[in-house]
Amino acid sequence: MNWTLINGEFVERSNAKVDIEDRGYQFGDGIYEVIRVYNGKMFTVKEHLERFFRSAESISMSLEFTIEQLATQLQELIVKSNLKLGIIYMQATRGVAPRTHAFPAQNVPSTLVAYTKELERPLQKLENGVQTILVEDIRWLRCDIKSLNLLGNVLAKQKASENGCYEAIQSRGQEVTEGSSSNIFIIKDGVIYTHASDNLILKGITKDVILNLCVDNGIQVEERTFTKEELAAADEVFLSSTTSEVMPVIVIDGNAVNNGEPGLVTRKLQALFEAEITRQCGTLK
Ligand code: DCS
Repeated sequence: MNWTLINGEFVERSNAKVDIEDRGYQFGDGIYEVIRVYNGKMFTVKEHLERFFRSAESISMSLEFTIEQLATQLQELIVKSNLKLGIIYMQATRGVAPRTHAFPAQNVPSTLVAYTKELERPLQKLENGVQTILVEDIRWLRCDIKSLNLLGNVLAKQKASENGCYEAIQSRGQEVTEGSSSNIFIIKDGVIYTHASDNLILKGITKDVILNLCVDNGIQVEERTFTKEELAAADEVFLSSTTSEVMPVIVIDGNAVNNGEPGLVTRKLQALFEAEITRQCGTLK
């Protein structure tokens, strides 16, 4: 059975319906998370749920449940769906109300939807690396909120896709921000650089795991803005996300990075990241 969690109830996928006046549908007025599941266990679940609640708070949206209640329901969803390797997608919107931009006058309950999807690890790409293009970052100034409003990200990813690329690396003028659905890192002379987690990027959970791994393993890392020029001159480049893990970037705008091969520091981080997955979720098969 294909189960969906809607507002605390488990329903079969074909019976999972939301109202056409849901504010998520009409305004993108809501937030979301994608959580990785390895061996039937959620990876960095606490961090994802905390970010989910933080995103809700940032848009003054109240949720009718606690982190603990939600975690329990998501675990139940994994068991019901018999999910071993995949993701949970979940979103909450400001509920159903007659369409008007301002928040509903009456307090309406939020709409929570969560479901699972089987998803392999991108092993081939993790081994060989991926191609990317550069695009202008046209998004709003609260990219720290994991909002359902993803038009800027959608248009960027579409450009990448049309150019046969895996990801679009965005920049505001000269300053590189992040990918359309990932964080971006460069390595120069053994030091890793990545954009600080301010309002211009999403504070990636994978990014934070990587930062901690660097600190714990004596790898120099600095959270600071870098330019398109520095990106082009980098020794190694990689991107990170829940589904992409530590993904080597081997081409940017048609130009090879590190002669088109994943670099040694990236490889080291991939190994450390896998060890962290194993520590939290058990041995990877
Ligand atoms: N930046 C953006 C804009 C993202 O959408 C994501 C994740 C990230 C960074 C990386 O964050 P995590 O490390 O927490 O995943 N995007 C999710 C998505 O939409 N699909 O998969 C992950």
